[in-house]
Amino acid sequence: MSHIVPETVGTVKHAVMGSKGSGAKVAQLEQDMVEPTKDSRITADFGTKQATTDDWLKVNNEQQTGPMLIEDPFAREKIHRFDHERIPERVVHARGTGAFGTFRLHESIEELTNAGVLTDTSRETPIFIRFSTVLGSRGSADTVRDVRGFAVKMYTEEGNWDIVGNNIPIFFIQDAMKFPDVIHAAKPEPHNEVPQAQSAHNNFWDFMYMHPEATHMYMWAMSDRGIPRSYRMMQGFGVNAFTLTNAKGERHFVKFTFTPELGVHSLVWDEALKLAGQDPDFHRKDLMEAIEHGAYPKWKFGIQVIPESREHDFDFDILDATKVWPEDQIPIRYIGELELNRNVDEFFTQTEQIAFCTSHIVPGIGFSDDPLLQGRNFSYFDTQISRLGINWEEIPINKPVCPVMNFNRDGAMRHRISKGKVNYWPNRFEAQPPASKAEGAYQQYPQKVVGIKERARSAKFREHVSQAQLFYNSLSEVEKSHVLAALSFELDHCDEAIVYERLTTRLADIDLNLARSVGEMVGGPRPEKAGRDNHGRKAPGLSQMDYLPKTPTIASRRIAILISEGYDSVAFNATYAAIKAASALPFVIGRRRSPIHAEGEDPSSGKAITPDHHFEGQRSTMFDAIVIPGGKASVASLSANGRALHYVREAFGHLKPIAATGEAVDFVNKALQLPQVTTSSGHEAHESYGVVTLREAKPEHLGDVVTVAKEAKGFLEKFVYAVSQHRCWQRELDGLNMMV
Ligand code: HDD
Repeated sequence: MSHIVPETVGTVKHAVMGSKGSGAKVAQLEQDMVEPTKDSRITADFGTKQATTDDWLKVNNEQQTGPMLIEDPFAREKIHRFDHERIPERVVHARGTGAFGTFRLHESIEELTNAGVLTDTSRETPIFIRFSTVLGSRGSADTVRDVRGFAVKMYTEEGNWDIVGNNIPIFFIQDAMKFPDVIHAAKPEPHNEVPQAQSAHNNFWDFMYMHPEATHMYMWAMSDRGIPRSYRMMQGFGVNAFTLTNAKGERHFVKFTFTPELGVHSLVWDEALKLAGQDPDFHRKDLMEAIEHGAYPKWKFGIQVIPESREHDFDFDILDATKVWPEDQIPIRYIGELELNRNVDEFFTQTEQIAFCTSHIVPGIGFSDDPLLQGRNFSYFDTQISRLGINWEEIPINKPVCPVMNFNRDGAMRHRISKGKVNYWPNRFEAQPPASKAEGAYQQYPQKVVGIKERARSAKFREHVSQAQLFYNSLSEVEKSHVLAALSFELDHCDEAIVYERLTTRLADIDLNLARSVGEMVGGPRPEKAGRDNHGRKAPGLSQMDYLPKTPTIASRRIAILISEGYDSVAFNATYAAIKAASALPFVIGRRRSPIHAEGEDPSSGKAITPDHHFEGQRSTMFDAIVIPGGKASVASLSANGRALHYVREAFGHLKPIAATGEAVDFVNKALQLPQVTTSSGHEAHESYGVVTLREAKPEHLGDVVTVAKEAKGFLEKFVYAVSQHRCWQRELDGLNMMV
């Protein structure tokens, strides 16, 4: 019988961790960490070292076929532990990923609040953000059409403050009591548990029709916001109205917003669909990859503030979570910045076990009477009990960094050991009294409340169309066409006529043309007249186009460089260096992941490049742009390869910038069949469509990517600029995006 001694197995050892962004929280987490090393040895949970992890104790006979013994504590423990590894996944937002980081306050708002985290600009507050989809199970794909969760935990010196937000500033429903209904309707249907992580089905759209309050939200969900390019390129919104109270006891209503430094960008639908199969972990990997490469994602932290005295000054109710606070009426004031700078050490104990509660607030921050928020405050604590157990706040990732002292006791899996003879207050030892105001106790705002106890909604809560029109009016033409395409896709998946017919009719309340076009696409009615006149108003901040970074950047963008045997090394090296210099990530893609030589390179020189991936392994969908350097043999080989041709056509169809030099220009021309343009310097180009070409790939022609401006002349500058614009929308407007 063989006995295998494992080489790297574990006794307790404190892991060494990077200090960046770690702060007090990571220092605290380190105390609970173990790391397997060559010197550590496998033990049972009760500490005894084990001789094997492979062979169950058995009665051995001559043929070595005897029965196994239930006596074996090591085998039983191993199987028991495995049998109980799963905990319930989150009832919504089950699929997600997260990272650690830092919140820095640039500007104190002490005139609004006495919260330390919003007044002390010298602090670096440790944070954890978990991003998620809403509908899918834990193992579902990242790029499905859905709302994205954006949950921020700030480990402040005064306690944990959670902002449990989304990437869309509003919600489907107004009253928390409807939450189980909207989620039941959106999740897989009960009779067959289909579809997974999709809103494209009868029940979802039936609910949307039956609840006019959801109208504004489904317009957002059907827009490009529903298919973000990256968690790093989406906004976050606290959605609900909270309150801020200052030292004088004055109160303001507030909404919290996070705006990404990289701009707000989306995938295109065909790409999102393909990625769901080609790389279901696309968003998860994207976040980890960026942090690993030091391209730390950042968001500006903003507040919208309304004094109590102005609560009723608007044509919408400011406590209605299905309404935005339009930025032209209530501007965003940016006061700080969030940065993610550290990946998790272990997914389960950190990303899976982190638990958020809207009710987690710190002194200076309070709730409003928003009926959605009030219900959420009950729900989150409750759900953690079934997911993690009553002592879930003692789990390392959830522990505040400040002292936690109270007389809550016992319960399953209690960790903390509370010493002393008493477990109640007041007590004869005067042990552990409540805090005074001066000691930082949470001060309840003395809100006057008068009213009739009844179930009711105000008139403003019953108006559901005005802001849906505002949103739709504010979109660019391209974004509007995406809403039409998304609705057409979704309603096409509804096979009960009553569902798509009624919904199509409802769209006429927002925009008659939209309703008629959707009706035509899905076989629904084509309404003759608008259900409501469109007020024609627009507001800033609703279109994603409003968020292109003022200084163009391609930092952390994934760029594929396609080569084959005999590629042009001058063009390759210049492009590769330029991509790196602009903090983007170049990936070499070849026909095979085996060494490739440049044109004229001696195969015995040992200089060959081994591609990062081959065409089949990483498709064009996984990159933001592609580059094809020239080289006679290389281009001939690419031209003869169907996958390479498809790569170029697909990237073009997904509106991605394409750069080609030398012989590759003809290859791209052939693949795309675009009209030729001759520039003053004699080089052919298709720059109007984000295709940047250069016949002569001599170093002096390649330009120097130091600054990137719209008028940039150099080949590389033009390419970098095209990538910084995310996608070439003009192709779509001109109907050239069909070659996917
Ligand atoms: Fe919720 C999770 C965001 C309304 C009940 N919600 C959850 C998460 C996010 C949101 C980001 C995932 C947190 C994580 O990563 O662990 N939810 C929202 C937003 C809402 C909203 C922005 C509207 C403003 N939610 C909402 C209502 C209820 C819930 C009205 C119940 C009445 N949400 C839950 C929950 C979850 C949850 C069932 C599941 C897992 C969890 O809480 O921790 O309690």
